[in-house]
Amino acid sequence: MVHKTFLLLGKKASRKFIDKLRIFVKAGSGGLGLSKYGGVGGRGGHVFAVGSTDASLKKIKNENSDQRFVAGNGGNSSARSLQGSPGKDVFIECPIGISVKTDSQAVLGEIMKENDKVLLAKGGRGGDPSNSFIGLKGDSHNVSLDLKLIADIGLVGFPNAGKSTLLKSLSRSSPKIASYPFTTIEPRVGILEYDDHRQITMADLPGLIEGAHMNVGMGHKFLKHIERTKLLLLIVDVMGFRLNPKSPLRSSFENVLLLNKELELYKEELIDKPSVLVINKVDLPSAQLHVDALMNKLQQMEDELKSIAEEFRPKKLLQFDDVITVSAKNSLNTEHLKAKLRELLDLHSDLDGQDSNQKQLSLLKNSLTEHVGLGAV
Ligand SMILES: Nc1nc2c(ncn2[C@@H]2O[C@H](COP(=O)(O)OP(=O)(O)OP(=O)(O)O)[C@@H](O)[C@H]2O)c(=O)[nH]1
Ligand SMILES: [Mg+2]
Repeated sequence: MVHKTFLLLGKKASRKFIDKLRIFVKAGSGGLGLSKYGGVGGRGGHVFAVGSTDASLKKIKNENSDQRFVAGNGGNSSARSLQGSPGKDVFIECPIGISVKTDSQAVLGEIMKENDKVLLAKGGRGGDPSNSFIGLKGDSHNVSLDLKLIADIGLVGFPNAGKSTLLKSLSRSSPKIASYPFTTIEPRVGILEYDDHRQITMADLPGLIEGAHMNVGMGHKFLKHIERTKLLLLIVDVMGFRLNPKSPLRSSFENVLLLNKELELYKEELIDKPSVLVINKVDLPSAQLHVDALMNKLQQMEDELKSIAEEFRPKKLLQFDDVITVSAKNSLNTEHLKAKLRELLDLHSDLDGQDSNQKQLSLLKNSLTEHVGLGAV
């Protein structure tokens, strides 16, 4: 235990993941005009955020110790050059997935792909007849760069459920895996590659625990990264989960409900996302008994909910598109899961244009009710 704490602290100090950064931006002032000849001053330089796949908030922070970004002033108009030259613009390279907010929480814009641009501070207008030839000041204010990962699939599960092991098995990513909770302390995106070169991205997130929506454990700092995923992959350890020897054992069924509840309490819309339930570690002895018990409970959800304690009961239930058993460690049934994930992402993107009734119908037609017990593994 001591060893683990040490590890976590050591890791934190050496490479802390940053997903929010507040910076000061100042645009340039407009140059002076020349009233005698009607000359116009150059506009002040603007400050932009621009999307780059090489950028990170940590890099921005490390390379700009004072976190101030100041654009150039516009040139004055002169008899030789009546039109003053524009001030130099500043471009801040930002990671994809940034949304830019002012201190009053107004959203200035979002960066969703490479080269997307958001104007952070507008340069002042050059001196001209409208301002008595005196250039105007540029904008200056603080803005926050708030990173939310963009991935097709988000892995959601309690610590130790096997999220990182699953990502490793499905992709070429090599996340850290260990038998203690909170091994993953920063989000990371892995790529699932298919034979026809199709790529699907999957975000591995730190484990959720009860109260995550209130910032317990790693809390909602990481829940926000699920918001932009198209599909949620909930993963549970078939044997259930116990945070520490003093905590109660939560069965895999309770895990499913608690994860559902944490998502709902954080943001209700998350429950409407397409989702898949993965029951992991079916290689363990007596796993089949537990799988059967869980499947039974899921199939009789209405009755189960009536008898379960209030603390486990979500208001709205996730509608799983599929329930799949795997052993992430032994790569058992993981190829089937990989194919299914692609199929579901495609199905849902086709359905996006339809209204919710049509969507429900089409999903029903695609009937994903096959019972995938160990027999199918
Ligand atoms: N028997 C068995 N063990 C597994 C399986 N998948 C993962 N494990 C083990 O479970 C432990 C936790 O695995 P991780 O992949 O680190 O779990 P995680 O969900 O990423 O955990 P956090 O990052 O702490 O949230 C490790 O000891 C894994 O080797 C599995 O399919 N079968
Ligand atoms: Mg992990």
